[in-house]
Amino acid sequence: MTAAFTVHGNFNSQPATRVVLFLSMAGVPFVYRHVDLRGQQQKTPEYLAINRFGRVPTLVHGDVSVSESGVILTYLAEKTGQFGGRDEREKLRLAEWLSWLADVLLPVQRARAVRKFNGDANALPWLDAGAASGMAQFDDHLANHSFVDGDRLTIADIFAFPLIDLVDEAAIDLGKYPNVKAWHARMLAQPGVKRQYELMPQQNVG
Ligand SMILES: N[C@@H](CCC(=O)N[C@@H](CS)C(=O)NCC(=O)O)C(=O)O
Repeated sequence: MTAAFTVHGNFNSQPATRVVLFLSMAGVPFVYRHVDLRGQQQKTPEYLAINRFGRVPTLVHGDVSVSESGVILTYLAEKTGQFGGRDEREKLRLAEWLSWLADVLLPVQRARAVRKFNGDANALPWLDAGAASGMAQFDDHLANHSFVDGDRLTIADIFAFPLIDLVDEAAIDLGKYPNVKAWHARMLAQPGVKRQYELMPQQNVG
């Protein structure tokens, strides 16, 4: 039987890792297509036909192509019945969390990218300050919750996990954020959860 979902991604991409992590946790088989970002494969006409933004990840499901990791997680939750909102209120709240997490954790993602891919070091003081603020906000929130939306693990946790899991590459000390650290340990203990470099295929699968 062929897998219903195809993920186009890259093993260095944290947004792509979110999608593969969801499928791993949900136990859903998928086809994987490695996108050569250095070679600009994401800007080719063939790729732009499935992702008009020219970025990874993309999820292809039948004749539907979905871009943007948060939207893809929402789509997968809907299609698989896992990790999503169980009613309209929860769905709305998860959409709010995804938007909030994308904002407050973006500097964490950027601080890693600048360091890992030799970006402009002049940006680091600004990014590091933003990352510290975002981590502190996330830590405050998790003081009274096991998972982002309360007691239940959802796509909001899957969205945040790859960024928090590689904070050392962003020169962030997780020990300064004890609630995030405890949440990270809880996430690591969940079935199907793997760290990015172990989880992500380096070439096409399936
Ligand atoms: N907001 C997007 C971000 C996607 C993104 O930044 N992808 C990067 C890799 S991490 C990319 O494809 N970069 C290549 C490019 O922009 O040409 C999401 O969450 O999916």
